Amino acid sequence: MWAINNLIFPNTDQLKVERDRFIRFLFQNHSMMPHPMHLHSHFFQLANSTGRGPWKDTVLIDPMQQLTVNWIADKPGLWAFRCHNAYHLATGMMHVVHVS
Ligand SMILES: [Cu+2]
Repeated sequence: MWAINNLIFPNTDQLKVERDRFIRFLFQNHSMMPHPMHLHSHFFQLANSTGRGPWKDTVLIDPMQQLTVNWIADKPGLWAFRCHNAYHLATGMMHVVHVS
């Protein structure tokens, strides 16, 4: 089983955010597997020392790596936020982001 914030989908709560809010996700990969984390329908900017990090909808988080992304919740709806490794998704590595 694979978890985000120690929760395994579908036994998760929706991550509720208001439309047009600035959102920051801090990723901490505590496993020995890389995880390509993907947010549907939005792009996030990698936080780096330049302030001009690349915009992506998927970011690879290597084992024991930590990184931060910033994004604007500008599309209302229910969006999958998940690991792009299908076999991780199939065993629970997903949350639903609810942009109201
Ligand atoms: Cu994964």
